[in-house]
Amino acid sequence: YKIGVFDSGVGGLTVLKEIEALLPNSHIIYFADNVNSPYGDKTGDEITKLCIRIAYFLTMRNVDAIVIACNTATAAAFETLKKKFNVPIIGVIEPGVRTALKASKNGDISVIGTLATMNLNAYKKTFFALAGEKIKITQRGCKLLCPMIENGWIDKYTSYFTDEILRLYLEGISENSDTLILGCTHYPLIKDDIRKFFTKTIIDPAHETALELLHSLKNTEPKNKNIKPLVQFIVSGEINNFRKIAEKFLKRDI
Ligand code: DGN
Repeated sequence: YKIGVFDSGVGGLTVLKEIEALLPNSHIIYFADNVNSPYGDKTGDEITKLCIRIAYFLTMRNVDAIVIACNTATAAAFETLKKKFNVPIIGVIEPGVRTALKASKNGDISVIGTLATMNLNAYKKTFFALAGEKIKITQRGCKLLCPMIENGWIDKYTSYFTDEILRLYLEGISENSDTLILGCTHYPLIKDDIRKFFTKTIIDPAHETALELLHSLKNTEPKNKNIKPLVQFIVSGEINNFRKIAEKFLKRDI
C-alpha cells in the first residue's frame, strides 16, 4: 500500500514508527508541515485549511489511505477530510480513547495535549460517544510542550528544563486518574520525562492507530501496482532540525 501520514512536525514520527512495524512493505509519504507549526495555537478553521491542502497533496500522489498523525489536526479536520476525500482517513483520537477505556480500571482518565485539541473538546466528545457519561475526564492544554519538542528539547541536556515545565503541567492532574493519554503525538518523544510526574498507566495512541489503519486497508484494493518499501519525508519548512530529531528517534538515516 501507499500511505500518506502527516503532522505539524516530528510528532507524527511516533505513529510512523508503528505503521512501519505493522506494514513494512508499504510506501509511506510522511509530510511534516513544520513551517506552520505549532498547530496547537491556531483556530479550528485555520488548521482545517492546512489539513485540506496536505490531503490534496497526498491524494495527488495516489495514496491508499491518509493517517492524521496529529491530535490537533484530528480534532479540527477529521470529519472534513473524511467527507472531502475518497480514501480511508485515520485519526489518532478515537484509537487513544479506545485504548484508555480498556486500560482504566476506575474510569477516571486525564488527557494532555495542545490548547486547540482541548478547546475543540475532541477527547471529551469521543469519550462521551464511546462510553457515555460514566467516565471522568480531566483535560489539560500544554502550550509549551509541542514547540519544545519540535525544537529538539528531548535529550539529557534539556531534561532539567523540560522537567520543570512538566511539573507545572502535570501537578494537580487529577490525583485519582489511573490513566493519562498523551493526546499530542509529540509527547511520546519525552515519555520518560512524563513518567516522572505520572506514575500510573500512560497511553500513547500510536500503536492502536496503526492497527486501525491495518484494519481499514483490509477492505481496500491497492491503487498502485508494484509498490516497493520506501519511506519518503517531505517538510514544508526547516529541514536540518527535522532530520536530526527524526534520525535520532527512528535510529537510522533518513
Ligand atoms: N503533534 C501534534 C498533535 O498531536 O496535536 C502537535 C500539534 C502542534 O503543532 N502543536
